[in-house]
Amino acid sequence: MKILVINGPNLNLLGLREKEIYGEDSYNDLIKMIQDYCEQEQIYVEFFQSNHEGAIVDEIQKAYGVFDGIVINPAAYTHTSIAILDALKAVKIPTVEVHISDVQNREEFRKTSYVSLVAVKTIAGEGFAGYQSAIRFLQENFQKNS
Ligand code: CA2
Repeated sequence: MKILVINGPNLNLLGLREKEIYGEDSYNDLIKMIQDYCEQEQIYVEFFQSNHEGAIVDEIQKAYGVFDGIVINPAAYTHTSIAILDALKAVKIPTVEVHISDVQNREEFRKTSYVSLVAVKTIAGEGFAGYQSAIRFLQENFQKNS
């Protein structure tokens, strides 16, 4: 199974500030945690992080016919990007949306997610562990359908 993990704007700065919301660990720690899990489960995984909406759209388009699942934390684009929603709809790859923080219990504007309109599941408030839960979900889904 092949999974693409996409992280949106500013997530490359994890661990630098707002530690009370996003924790102490860095983006590299996050990648390492996911890599270790995927190695153990024999899942092929690739990572992409960008601060640019169009670059994220390009990466989703390139995933068509290549990946069996997408895990995406679109960060602030969650709440604004119809372009990312449309790209995910177009490629029809099962997608799980992840948020490190509990977006439903923060500012009002974080309660809206365009990506959740296409996501097969949304996981929020589990910290970094949410990415692992997302991969597990895609894995179970993939096994059921193959
Ligand atoms: O909880 C999440 O994972 C978010 O997707 C993170 C986004 C935020 O805009 C969403 O509403 C919820 C923000 C990412 C900012 O990441 C940083 C964290 C710590 C230090 C610097 C950046």
